[in-house]
Amino acid sequence: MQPTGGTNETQENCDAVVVGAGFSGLYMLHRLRDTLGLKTRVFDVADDVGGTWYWNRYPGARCDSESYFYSFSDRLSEELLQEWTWTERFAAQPEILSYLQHVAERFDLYEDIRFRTQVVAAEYDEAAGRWTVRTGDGGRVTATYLITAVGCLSTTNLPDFPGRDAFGGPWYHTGLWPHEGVDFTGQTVAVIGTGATGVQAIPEIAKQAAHVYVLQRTPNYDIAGGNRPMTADDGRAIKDNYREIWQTTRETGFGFPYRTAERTALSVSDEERHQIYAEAWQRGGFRIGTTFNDLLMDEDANETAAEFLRARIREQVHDSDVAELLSPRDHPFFTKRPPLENGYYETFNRDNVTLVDVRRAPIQEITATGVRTAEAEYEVDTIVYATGFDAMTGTLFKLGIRGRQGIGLQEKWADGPSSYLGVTANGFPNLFMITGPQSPSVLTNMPVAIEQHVDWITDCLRYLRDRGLDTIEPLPAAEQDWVDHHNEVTETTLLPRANSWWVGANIPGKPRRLYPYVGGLDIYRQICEQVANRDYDGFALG
Ligand code: N01
Repeated sequence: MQPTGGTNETQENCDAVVVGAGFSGLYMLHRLRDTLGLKTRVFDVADDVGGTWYWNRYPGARCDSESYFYSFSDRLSEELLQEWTWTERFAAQPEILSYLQHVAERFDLYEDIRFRTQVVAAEYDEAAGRWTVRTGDGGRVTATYLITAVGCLSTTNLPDFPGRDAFGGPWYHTGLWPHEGVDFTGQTVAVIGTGATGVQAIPEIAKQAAHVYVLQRTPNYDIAGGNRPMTADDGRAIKDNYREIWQTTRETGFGFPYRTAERTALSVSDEERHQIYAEAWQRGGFRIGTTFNDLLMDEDANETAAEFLRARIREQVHDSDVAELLSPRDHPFFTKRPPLENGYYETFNRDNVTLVDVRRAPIQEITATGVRTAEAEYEVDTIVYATGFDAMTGTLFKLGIRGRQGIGLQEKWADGPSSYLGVTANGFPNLFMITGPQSPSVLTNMPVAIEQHVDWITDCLRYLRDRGLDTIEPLPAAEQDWVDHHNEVTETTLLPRANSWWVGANIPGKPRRLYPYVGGLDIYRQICEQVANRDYDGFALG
């Protein structure tokens, strides 16, 4: 079945509209249609499935969670787990996209997805008790349920540098990368941004380009990725253990199949701590974040991990001044999302790579021929913006969601999100936001958080149907309790200390709040289950 879309559908009545056809939209469609038998329409602005993995095609794009657990679990299909074989420990973007296309084919999902279609408005009709969803091509669909599956990082952030549009050469944002790729051979390139994306792209661009200027504002604690091909033995061991692997992902705070150690960093000797960090470092990936249970809470504990990571930078980068510039000093470890690096630090030992400190000398303007900072002008052929996203709320606001009395979600959240469980909001009956703000989402291995939300929503809709109920909407008091709990948990951690996109600091004017819930996916799952078991405690049902 080929992707369909682009045609103007003037009127359609559905049970549910889902916005987005990435991991969450695909699984939600499957559950609504195949588990509950609901007539469901999915919209996506892309021309195929994939979400994040459709758009982020920049060189080096790969997942920072290991491939065997960055996928659908046995909740979707045990057979699929046995059939699908990942070729690398950390899958690259094309492989994840192929996987999602395969899922869409295998479960006949394409037929209910309308591609190349932008949702421009979604309004709740109180009299009819239905959502009316309008699309950019003039289409109009009504539905009982509106479910957003728009991902957390799907609206790109392009900083408003003076002169940006005057640049004479090509420029790209990593999150909107051309499908045909970009040939940097012989070019002088400026890459702005050294987050998880820049850290992946820069080594690959440096292999091709004549020269790369890396414009860094804040250095990160980049963790060794340790990517390698998967062997047949790896594949067998994983496939034999999937049941246990998924079970563990559901019992851990981050949704990983490994647990955070039950010990504090300062409870062991310096030698033992070093040994523990070194072992986690050798194994690669985010394991180092789970070596002690107080790294996110205790500044002194955190500093031990931070210094271990700075020492790894000094080991890898030959020029000590460059190593120091790459070493974070202004925020604790893991208070910004640590990138995984595969050759990033070594890239700075190349003659064709220059690290530019745009914290000390900020970018003042983009000129016709390059980038001018407070200190110098860099003439370049191409600019790559690895400048991130208006995360978590950016895309939700673009949907034009209006609830009771025509009040917009953006209006309601003018001072920051206010939700119940990060998945529903008072004033917006029958609206569900998969991995919405104030849910664990980006602080977890996303597919596990997505499945938890989709399964919870599915159970909720089944509950309503079995009891002949039409609407569900959180009560204001329950919402306030959730916001208070979210804020209290946030304050027990070091996360508010950093200017990260997790707190909205990357977008001028965005309310400074912690957007994801940091209480842990395991605890969150229990809370959601309790709410359901108590007949959807905190919700008005009608
Ligand atoms: O975006 P970012 P990203 N002047 O916001 C800089 C996920 N991800 O696309 O730190 C100068 O992290 C900014 O500087 P600073 C992952 O969750 C997942 O890299 O604000 N610089 C920063 O260096 C990740 O966290 C995978 O001082 C400016 C960079 O641009 C999230 O996506 C792979 C600037 C932006 O970093 C976002 O990562 C890749 C300015 N005006 C990414 N504005 C997976 O593995 C911004 N910057 C699944």
